[in-house]
Amino acid sequence: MSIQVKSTTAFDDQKPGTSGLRKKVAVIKTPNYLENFIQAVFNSLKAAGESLEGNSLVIGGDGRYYNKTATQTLLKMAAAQGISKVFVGQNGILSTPAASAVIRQHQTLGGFILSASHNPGGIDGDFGIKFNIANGGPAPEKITDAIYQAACAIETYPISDAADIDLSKQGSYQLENMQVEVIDPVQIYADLMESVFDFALIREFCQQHFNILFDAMHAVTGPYAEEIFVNRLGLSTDCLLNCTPSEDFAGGHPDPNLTYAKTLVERLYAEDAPDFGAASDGDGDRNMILGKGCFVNPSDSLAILTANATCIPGYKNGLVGVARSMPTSSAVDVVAKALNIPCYETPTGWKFFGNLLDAGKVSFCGEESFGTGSDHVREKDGLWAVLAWLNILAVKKISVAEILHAHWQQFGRHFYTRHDYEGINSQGAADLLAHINAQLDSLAGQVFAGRTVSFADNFSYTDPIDGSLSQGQGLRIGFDDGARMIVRLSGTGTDGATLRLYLESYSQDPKMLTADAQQGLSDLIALSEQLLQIKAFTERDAPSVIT
Ligand code: G16
Repeated sequence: MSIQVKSTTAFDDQKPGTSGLRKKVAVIKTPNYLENFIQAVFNSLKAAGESLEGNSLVIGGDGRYYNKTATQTLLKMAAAQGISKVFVGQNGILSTPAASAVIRQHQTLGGFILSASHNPGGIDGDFGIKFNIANGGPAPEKITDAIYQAACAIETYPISDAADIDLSKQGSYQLENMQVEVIDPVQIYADLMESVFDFALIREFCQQHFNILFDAMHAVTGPYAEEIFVNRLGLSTDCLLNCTPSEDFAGGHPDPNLTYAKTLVERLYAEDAPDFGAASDGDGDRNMILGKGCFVNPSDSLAILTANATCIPGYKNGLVGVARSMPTSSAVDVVAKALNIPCYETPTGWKFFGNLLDAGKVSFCGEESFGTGSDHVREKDGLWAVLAWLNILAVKKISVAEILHAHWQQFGRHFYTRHDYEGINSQGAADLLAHINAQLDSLAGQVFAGRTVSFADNFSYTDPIDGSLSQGQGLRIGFDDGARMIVRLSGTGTDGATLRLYLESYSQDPKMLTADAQQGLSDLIALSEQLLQIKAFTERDAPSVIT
């Protein structure tokens, strides 16, 4: 039976960030907080003319603390709305790209993904929830704005008072009038990967000459990696690190970067390093690629995958176009130009790629924040990126360092770095942005250390498919030699504010091709401090993470 519950909490902070709602677990556990957000999604769907009755949904999460409780709440609220069928991953688990694949395969109304992505988990960590639409991708801004408006207006919500469903076994169950299909979280996804990549070739390459190491960071991709690398590619379990998922990621920070994937990085820089290393994040949509003693920055990764896409069976006819988020380096632009395909620049957030992918304008997309993906789903996809690299290396029979250097030799090198100032005072961050904003109009034409500012603005984007306008997407200062300096606030942090500074410069100087990125950007780093005064405003001597 459905009962009506009065929603009593203040909900004015339920504005979804870059990727849905992310909060400390303690906030999510506030009475009615999660329910209010879920109901806001349902109400905004109904307001948009969708019928919930008789429709189906997908539910899955990254297995972090509170995943199980939130899944049961979602099921009971979906039943109370008259949803006829829900596909839910066994034990409430689905990686984000797998959830996208399931939404697409079963053509559901959409799905709820329970994850705070790369943010730490556990009782004192973060939890998150987002709604993905029928194309399998994150809800676009007009929908997240509507969810927020709905969240502010809710007074009551209906919920079933039925008992919890046992999600530990696959099968079909009944909750009120709703069918709950508990599905294998891994098989659909592994089958999809096998349809895109040449598994036989990768198997032969890795078994014969190429040692790989994949770090699941105690997060959701562990079982997916076991199925793909061990069961389907026949590799030894020695190639897997931290593949047992844990509710708090074994106390770690499941963010695949040089700081948080420390064990993997140390292994790849050791004397007896494997040939290839990769990691994925909490919910399996991010990736980091490493070679023996080398790191591939995510912007270069997108460019290299684009340049070599036809090595992969799923893209053997070439790409229709590519897209990157604004702060991502222009490395892929140069490749797209050479391939004579369009390259789109969108704001940060995978949701901005959705329309381009649906309209068949782009095949590959990527972001500097360790996100790479293609039109096979509507989310970025960590294991897809790892397999794409392995497929290309298996065709070319070369090492990561060799392909990287050959790429830079052919296309020039985009030195790139991101400096993160995490957990800073929110007011200090707002003051800093106001300080930079105030200078923007006067910067164009000024010369700094031999570089002339060619533009300075706050990035705005008009979606080429539906014409929607997104403003205030990051402060940019561009120079006449192609160098760029970008500042924006993270939309995924939960502690104070996180400021990101992105720096990029282009070089075709053969002597610089193998230089360290921080060294290659040292003049721009110095100029950024002079122009932006980040250290003064944040009261920090140095960034907390340098990528
Ligand atoms: C999310 C989005 C990404 C976006 C990233 C930006 O990543 O899905 O598309 O690039 O946020 O993060 P920030 O706003 O902190 O720079 P994820 O992996 O957290 O879902």
